[in-house]
Amino acid sequence: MQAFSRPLARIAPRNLSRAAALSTWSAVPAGPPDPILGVTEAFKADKDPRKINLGVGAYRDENATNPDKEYLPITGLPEFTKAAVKLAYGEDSIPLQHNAIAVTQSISGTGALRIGGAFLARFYPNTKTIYLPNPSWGNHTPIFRDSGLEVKQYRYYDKTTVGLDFAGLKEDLKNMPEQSIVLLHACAHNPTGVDPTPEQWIEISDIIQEKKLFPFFDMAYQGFASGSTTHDAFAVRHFVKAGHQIALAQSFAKNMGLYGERVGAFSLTTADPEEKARVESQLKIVVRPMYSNPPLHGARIASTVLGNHKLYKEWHGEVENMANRIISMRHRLHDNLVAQGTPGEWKHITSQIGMFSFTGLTQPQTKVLADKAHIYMTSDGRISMAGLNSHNIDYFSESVSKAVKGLL
Ligand code: KET
Repeated sequence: MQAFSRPLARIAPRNLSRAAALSTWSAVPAGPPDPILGVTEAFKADKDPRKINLGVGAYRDENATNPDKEYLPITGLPEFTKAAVKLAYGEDSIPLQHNAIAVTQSISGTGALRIGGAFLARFYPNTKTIYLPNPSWGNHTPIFRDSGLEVKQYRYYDKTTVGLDFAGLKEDLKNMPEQSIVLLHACAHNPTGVDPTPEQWIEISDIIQEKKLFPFFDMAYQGFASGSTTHDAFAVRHFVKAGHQIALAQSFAKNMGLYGERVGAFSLTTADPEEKARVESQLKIVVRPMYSNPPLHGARIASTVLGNHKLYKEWHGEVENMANRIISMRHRLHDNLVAQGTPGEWKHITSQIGMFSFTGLTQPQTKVLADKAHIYMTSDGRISMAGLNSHNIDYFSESVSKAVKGLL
């Protein structure tokens, strides 16, 4: 009795909440600091003016000048990760306010998914199966398979309605083994351009809660779907408000045009700051042997834009313009195809959301478009709407119309 009552007595003053006891990550042990980069962390935390860092192998001149391009910490630029988390979760997010979001910068969205996959493979305490929507982004399966997870699918897209197979999706969620991991596209589903409505997201959240599934969001297009970063974060923010612990992969490739700079973030909501620290210590141990630490330049650009009121407003206006230009191309394409008497139903072109349209073109049609009309798209008939503009939309529409009519 004595042995049990002592630790319990210690728990109360530390205010270990019910949430912490139930947290997915309660058993993640604190990892040791990195033998080299951990020295820099300790050096940075030291406030003594006499301090000298002889840890990391980074050249200094006679005046010990601190070069502008030195290594970032393993988890990246702190101003950037803070701003990224705020953009995704919203300023008023409870785990954000409680300093309970573990986060690391990543090599764009792909790297975020890969860190997440590796972390889950190592620490997720339940089944290591992740369910992807069918279809999903082509790289999801290899990313999670190479991370050490088993990959399965759930129904998502209905070919006959060219829309969401909501009944199939719900049934598949309900039939998953409890505590499975579920990958969700936060907005602008790739490749279909079909998203659940807010009401449907709420139902999905309820089922995921009932089945104790673990939601992993891929948010590669925040702002691209509706033109509003807040609107596009609805699903992520609703899940967090509803009490889910989530994983989140963010990319700044598309919404900031930073594709080649590889700017992204991976985060996990945790129970409290103590758990967050343990989880982050293990994220470092996942990252360090993969690429040591992330690139600096793009993260600086993103954090400068996100951290400055004027630049933020200007950027958000540009995101809105990009989304609206894509939407206007959807209308032009739809109207052209209908005006040219193209056989079939083309309403999905305008009802789909985000960067992509799943046109419904068949593989032979996509091949003939490439061979005869020099128009290239993935063989599943997905087109990036952003590749269309007022100069090429008429040529594209005519060519598609001819391909469907068998006249190319
Ligand atoms: N998730 C989704 C859903 C996605 O479409 C992409 C990229 C990514 C993550 C990763 O993006 P990153 O650049 O790593 O931040 N998709 C486009 C590019 C690609 O395939 O690499 C695409 O589907 O065309």
